[in-house]
Amino acid sequence: MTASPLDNLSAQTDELLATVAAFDSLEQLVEGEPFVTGKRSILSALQKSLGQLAPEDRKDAGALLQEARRRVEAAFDERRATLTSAARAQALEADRLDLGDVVVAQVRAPYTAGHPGIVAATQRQLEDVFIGMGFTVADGPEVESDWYNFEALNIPPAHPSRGMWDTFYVDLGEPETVVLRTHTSPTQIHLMEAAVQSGTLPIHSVMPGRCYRRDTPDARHLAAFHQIEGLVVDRGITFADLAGVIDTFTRAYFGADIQSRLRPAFFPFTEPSAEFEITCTLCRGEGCRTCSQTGWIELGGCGMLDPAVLEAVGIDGDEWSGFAFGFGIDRCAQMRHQIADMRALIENDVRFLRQFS
Ligand code: FA5
Repeated sequence: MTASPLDNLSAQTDELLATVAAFDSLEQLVEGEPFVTGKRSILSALQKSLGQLAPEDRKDAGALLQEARRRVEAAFDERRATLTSAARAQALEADRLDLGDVVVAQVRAPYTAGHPGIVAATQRQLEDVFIGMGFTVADGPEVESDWYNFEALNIPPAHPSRGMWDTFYVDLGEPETVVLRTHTSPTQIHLMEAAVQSGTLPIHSVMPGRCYRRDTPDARHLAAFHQIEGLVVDRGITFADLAGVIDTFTRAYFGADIQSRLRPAFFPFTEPSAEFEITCTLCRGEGCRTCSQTGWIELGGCGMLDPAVLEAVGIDGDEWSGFAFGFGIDRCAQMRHQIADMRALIENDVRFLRQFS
């Protein structure tokens, strides 16, 4: 009987099965594949050697070899499935969060509670300063009718001075009749109306709140920002009272070394009107990018109440007079904390925000 290349097939198959069973990682499996079932395996070598057999013996030998290959490949696939699920379980175990550890870690770590944002904190400080000067604090709506935001403030429809406030309109009622308030001045009107109705004149109030303008954000502007409005209606009020309040406020809030000045300006609802500026706290008046090299920063507008406004709310201008002002709260925060660019206030970068806790 002539020797066949498949004489040792059974032993060789057992050896391959033992090799497969001994793979204990997916890496070993990948590296070993060519030698077990691939081109460099004994199975492939035997396949080639079948050509040496007599033609009548080839069919049976081929069937034997195929069965051997099927067994080795099945074992290989099974080993791969076992090793894959073991690797996945190991990865899951490594990623597992031990909640017990997390709770303990939280208890041990210093608890970092939130704190009021810079603008909210500034608003409270400004309110405190004005309360100390005898003012009360009032609130008003952020969505206003055209009448409160403009007309009652002596700004008729289509009047060129409306261009001072680039307005967001709310899609309600007739077109362009409901607005996101462009300033806190409409709250003056609500307050005066309420005082007339309830017979509670005089008024000494400040009204902080959010305002909106279609302004392109830059170093000194945001599209949603905050103002604090001031309103005094009393008997015998003069411009000297207004100048005194602004000077007292500046010293109390910014300190005695910061200069303030009033410059003639125009607002339809006050006459005379002024702009209120302070020395730029970033450059101390030298001139920088934030103050556009002027050394001064405008904080707000102010003036004596125009008789047309008193008339619109039914206050007798012969008996009562008054003044109003409106300062930017974000601008005050910017100057108080020497923030070069106001956009930092809305970027929510915790590294910036933590400095003001
Ligand atoms: C007014 O809004 C007037 N209502 C102020 C006023 C009230 C005048 C009462 C007379 C009597 P003005 O548009 O200048 O004025 O805005 C006042 C201040 O709000 C500015 O000086 C600035 O500090 C702040 N401000 C205005 N627009 C922005 C903006 N887009 N971003 C941040 N702050 C702003």
